[in-house]
Amino acid sequence: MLQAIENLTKEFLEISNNKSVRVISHHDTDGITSAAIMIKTLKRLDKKFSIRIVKNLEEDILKEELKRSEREILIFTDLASGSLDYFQDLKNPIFILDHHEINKEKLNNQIKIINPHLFDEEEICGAGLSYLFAKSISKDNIDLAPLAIMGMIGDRLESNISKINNIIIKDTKDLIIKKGLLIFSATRPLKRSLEYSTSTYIPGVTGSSIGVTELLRETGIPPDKTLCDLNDEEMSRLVTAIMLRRTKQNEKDSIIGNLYMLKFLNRKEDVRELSVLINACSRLGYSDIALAFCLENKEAEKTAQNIYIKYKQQLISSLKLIEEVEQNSIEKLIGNGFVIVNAKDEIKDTIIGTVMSMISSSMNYEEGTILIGMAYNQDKIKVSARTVGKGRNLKEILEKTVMNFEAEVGGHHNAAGCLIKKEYEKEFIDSLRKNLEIEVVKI
Ligand SMILES: [Mn+2]
Repeated sequence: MLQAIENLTKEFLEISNNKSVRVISHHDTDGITSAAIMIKTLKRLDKKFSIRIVKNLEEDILKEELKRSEREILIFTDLASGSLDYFQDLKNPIFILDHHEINKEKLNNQIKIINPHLFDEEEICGAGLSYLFAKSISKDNIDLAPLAIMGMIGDRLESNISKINNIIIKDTKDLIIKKGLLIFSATRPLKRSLEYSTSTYIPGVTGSSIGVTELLRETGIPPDKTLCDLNDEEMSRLVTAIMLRRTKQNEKDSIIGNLYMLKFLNRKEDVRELSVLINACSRLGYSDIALAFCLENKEAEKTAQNIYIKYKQQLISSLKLIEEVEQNSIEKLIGNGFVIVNAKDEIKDTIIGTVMSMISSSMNYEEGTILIGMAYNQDKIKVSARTVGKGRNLKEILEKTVMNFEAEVGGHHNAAGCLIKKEYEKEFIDSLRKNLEIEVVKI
C-alpha cells in the first residue's frame, strides 16, 4: 500500500500541476482531520484549493462536484468508495483516499484510489491515508501525524493497532500512550471528567456532582488530580469503585484500555476528547469550526470548546429526561426485552443516537435488551436503535418495521437507524412493538 500511495502522489502532482484542487470530505472526526491534513499539505505546496465537508455523498452533491472536475482536480477523503457508479464515464481523473467498502468491479483508469480493501486489508482510516499521502509529498509533513491519530481514534481503530497505523504512531512527536480507565478527558481534573463521562456511563456518578464527590472521597483521590496523573494504585482503586457501580461482572476489559495523549494547541490533550469535540462540532452543523480547530486556530478553539460544553450538557440533561419521564412529555414503553423511548421534541434528533448509545452502555439493562430512541426533526422522526451488549439484528428488525413507511434503514447489526414521516408515528410504534414481540417469541 505504501508504494501505491507513492505512485498516486506522483500522479497527483503531475495532473494537478497549475490546476486548483477541490477537497471533498466526510463530516465526522476522521473526515475533518483528513481535510485538515489536505489543507496544510496543499498550502505548503502553494496550491489553490477549496474544501467541501458533507454528511453523505448524495446524488446532487456528486453531480455538482463532478461538473467542477473540468476545471479542478477532485480529491475525496474518507468517502466516495461507495459512489463508484457515478464515476463510470469520467473525462478527467479523480482521486480518492478512503477506507469504506468498495465494489472493485466498478474501478477504472480515471479513478485514482487508495483503499485498504484493495490491498492487504490492513486497517487504516481516511486521515491515516491522507497523512501518508502528505508524507510522501514531503517529509516535512510529518508534523501532521497528530491529526491522523485523532482520525484513527475517531474511527475507533486503536483497540487493534495495524502495522501501518504503528508507522503513524511512531511518526507522532509527543504522543503518550498509557494504560488506564477509558474516561476522558484524561488530562482534566477528575471531578469534571467523571461528571461528564459520556463514554463510560457510571450510574449515580455521570451527571451528578454529588455522586462524583462521593466516589472520589471513597477512593481517597484528590478531585483536582487528572486521570493521567494517577499512580497504579490510585488507578486500580478508581476502577474498582466504578465497577462496583456498574453492576455487570467481568466487564473490566470494556472500561480499561490505552489512553492517548498528545500536545495540541500547546496543551496536553486526551485524543479521545479531541475526537469527540471535533465530531460534536461538526455534527451540530459547525464543520467549519471543527476544521479550523484542527488547524489550531485560536478563535475557533474558543467557539469549539463552547459548542462542546453545550453538547455535553445536552447529553447529560437528555439522560436525566429519560430517567424522569413522569415530569415531561417523553413516552417510555417498556416491553419484554426492549425499551422504546419516544422523546418527541424533548431531545434533539442530532443527539438521540448518542444518547441511546450511552444508555446501552449504562448497564441498567440486561444484555440483549433492544433500545429504540425517537426524536422529532420537523415533519420527520429520527429513529435510533441500539442493543445492550450482543443481541438481535437491529437493521433487520427496523427494515421489517418500516416496510410500509417508505423509509431507508442505515447502520448494522448492533446499531441502526432510520428517518420516518411524522404522520406514521403511531403506526410505526405499533408495528415496531409487534416485530419486537414476535422476535422475543422466536427466541
Ligand atoms: Mn473514516
